[in-house]
Amino acid sequence: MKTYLLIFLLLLFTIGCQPQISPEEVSPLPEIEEISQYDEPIPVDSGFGEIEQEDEFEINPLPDAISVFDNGKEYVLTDPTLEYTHGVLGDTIEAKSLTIIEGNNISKIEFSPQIFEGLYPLLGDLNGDGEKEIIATLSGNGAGAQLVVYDQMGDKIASSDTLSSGWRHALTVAPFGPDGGWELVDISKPHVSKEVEYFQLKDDKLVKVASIQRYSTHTIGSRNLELFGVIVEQGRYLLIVPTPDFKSIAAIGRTSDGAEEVWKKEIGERIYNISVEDNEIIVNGKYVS
Ligand SMILES: [Ca+2]
Ligand SMILES: [Ca+2]
Repeated sequence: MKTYLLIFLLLLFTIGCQPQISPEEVSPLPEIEEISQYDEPIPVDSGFGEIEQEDEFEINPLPDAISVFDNGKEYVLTDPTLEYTHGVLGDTIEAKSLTIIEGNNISKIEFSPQIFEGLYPLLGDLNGDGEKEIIATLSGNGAGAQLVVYDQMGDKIASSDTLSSGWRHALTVAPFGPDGGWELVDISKPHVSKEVEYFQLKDDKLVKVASIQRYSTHTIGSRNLELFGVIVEQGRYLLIVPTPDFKSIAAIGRTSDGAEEVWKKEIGERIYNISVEDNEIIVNGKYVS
């Protein structure tokens, strides 16, 4: 009984100690539905989610998996393994498969002998047929990261070159191309070479069509994959990413045969979050003018 009384008093004290913050003092963050469709993870019909019925479905999710919802389906990384010990995303536990849940139906894409080095898959219509492809970052089997595209049936339809070692942070799919074509953009080795890469789907290959250095969206050991955005300026899709010191943001745009830095802006504090709402850039919860 004494314990209950102690907990009750402690609770009262804790509530009494909560700082009183008026709503005006807090920078408004956008609702998840309002965030640009090119933000991560994309696209999200109904926000971030947890697997609520994992026992019923008997799936085995990655401990830190982030589900992606789209078009009535939930995509979640599954079957944790310790077989690839790169560990740049906070642990050495990575996923051997991706499980797709649609109503009562479950399907699975197996990645063996590679593993998925990330927290969630990207979705995007790379071939323009109206159906989104599933984009995976696969590593292991004696090599670094490779970007692999699957269709909704789980069949592999294309893949990129493979790094001899190191990670790729797959960012998003948007009409970056100089002719408005849809392209996948990543940052190759965000801790080392810091190279923004643009890929187009050509037959069974993800072909690198442009690249530019040096920008970074990730620090080693972090699970924060939210350090980028996409805006449209004068009809041109621009990727917003931090400079390697994480103190400025830069807008990267495609040119007819490459990529260029269109502008750069100092933020004045270390950048830990970038998002876009109504084509406005928000860094660390504050609008960037
Ligand atoms: Ca992991
Ligand atoms: Ca497609």
